[in-house]
Amino acid sequence: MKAVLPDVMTAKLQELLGPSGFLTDAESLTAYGQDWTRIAEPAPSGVVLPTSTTQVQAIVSLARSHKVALVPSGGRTGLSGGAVAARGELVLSLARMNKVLGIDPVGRSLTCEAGAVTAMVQEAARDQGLMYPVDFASSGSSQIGGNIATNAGGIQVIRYGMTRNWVTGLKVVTGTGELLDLNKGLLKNNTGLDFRHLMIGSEGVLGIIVEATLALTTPPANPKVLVLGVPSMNAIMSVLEHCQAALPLLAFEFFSDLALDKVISAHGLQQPLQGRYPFYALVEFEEVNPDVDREVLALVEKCMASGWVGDAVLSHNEAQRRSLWRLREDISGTIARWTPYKNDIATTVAQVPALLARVEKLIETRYADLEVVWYGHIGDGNLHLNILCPETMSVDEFQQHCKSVSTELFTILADLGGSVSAEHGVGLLKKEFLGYSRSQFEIDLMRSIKREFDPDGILNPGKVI
Ligand code: 2HG
Ligand code: ZN
Repeated sequence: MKAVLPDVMTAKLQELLGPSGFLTDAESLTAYGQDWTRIAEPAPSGVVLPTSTTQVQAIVSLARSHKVALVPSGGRTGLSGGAVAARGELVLSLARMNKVLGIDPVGRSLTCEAGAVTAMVQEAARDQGLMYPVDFASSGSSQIGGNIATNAGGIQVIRYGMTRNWVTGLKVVTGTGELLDLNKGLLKNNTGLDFRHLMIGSEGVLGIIVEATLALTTPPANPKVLVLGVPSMNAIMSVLEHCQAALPLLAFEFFSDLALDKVISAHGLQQPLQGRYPFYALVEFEEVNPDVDREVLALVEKCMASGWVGDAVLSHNEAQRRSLWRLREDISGTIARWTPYKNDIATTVAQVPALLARVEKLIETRYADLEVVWYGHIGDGNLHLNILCPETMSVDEFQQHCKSVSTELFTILADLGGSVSAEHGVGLLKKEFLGYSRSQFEIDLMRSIKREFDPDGILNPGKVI
């Protein structure tokens, strides 16, 4: 692959896209060359911003004939380096293909271009009394194409599942420039292998998503948030079991006291409870009828009597619900200034206690002097383990140390059949650890599938596999 664009290709791109569709200034190269990981120096050779599928196909054909690597790029909010261009690649940003193309209120679906921002899609659905339920803190800048390419999860997976569950149609340009029109918005279509599901979560190595049709649903009735102070992570699992049985859950999240402390000091927020607890569970549920409030009360009393919960607060209006959510949603952005080493791990929910027992021991011995911030979607079996870089350590030295601990952590995960990347994808960051979650046979199979869709290896080379 070439790290510098050949002159003839530059001239053709200029002709195809005009000055606003082909950028090579230093500021754009830096901005479009990186995602939220900040793990590699951005160094793309250029940025192309097509406005149509035909232009995407033309760019792919040019890249193919000139052996130029392409990095498909969405909102660049990823946390695994999947959209990083650090080796002279050409960034293909979908930012100008951002329209909602139509909503079908009867079929309850929405069709949009890949660059449509998640929040805009959510709003378009809301305008029709419907909901696109995949949601996360970065919804204001992440794009639907990127969400699909990484099979993004988020805060309500326990109720609605991951992005995969909501994609009913996909248009994708492969590495040969072919346009695939996959599943066409159908709810029922058993006609052989479903390539749509290969594309979802493929992180740009098989094709460039240009358009999607998404299923929509009914918004929940009166969502409420309960924050509980909890003495241990194992107690959170007992609370989860009882919440699952008693409440129509929308979310079941957790965070540690250190995570809460960082958010509260950074944003000048109020402590949610009178006392401090090692962990907090944030439970969101739907108040489907007035009985739910009584059930919540009974549940909290039971949890307190059993010693699983020390104190609790319930939102009584939308403003309170939102401010309780901030305590959880603001964690990732708040701790970014400590260049954390991130682990986004998962096991089955049933295996979480076994995982915790082993990981807590590992942390005590291997991260004894470091700040460890725990949070995540514990109701999905998905934990975010962030280690903060101390001021006394260089980022490089810190990363090396954490990597060596990761191999021990991933051995535990492999033992439990867990995942080294629950929802953030593999990208560059988890590539060397893929073997802890996937067999060599599976990785080889992924490589041969890539060759079918991208025979010249121009799509996001060096990522995932
Ligand atoms: C979240 O759940 C995001 O807040 C980000 O997935 C997690 O920064 C992280 O580790
Ligand atoms: Zn998360």
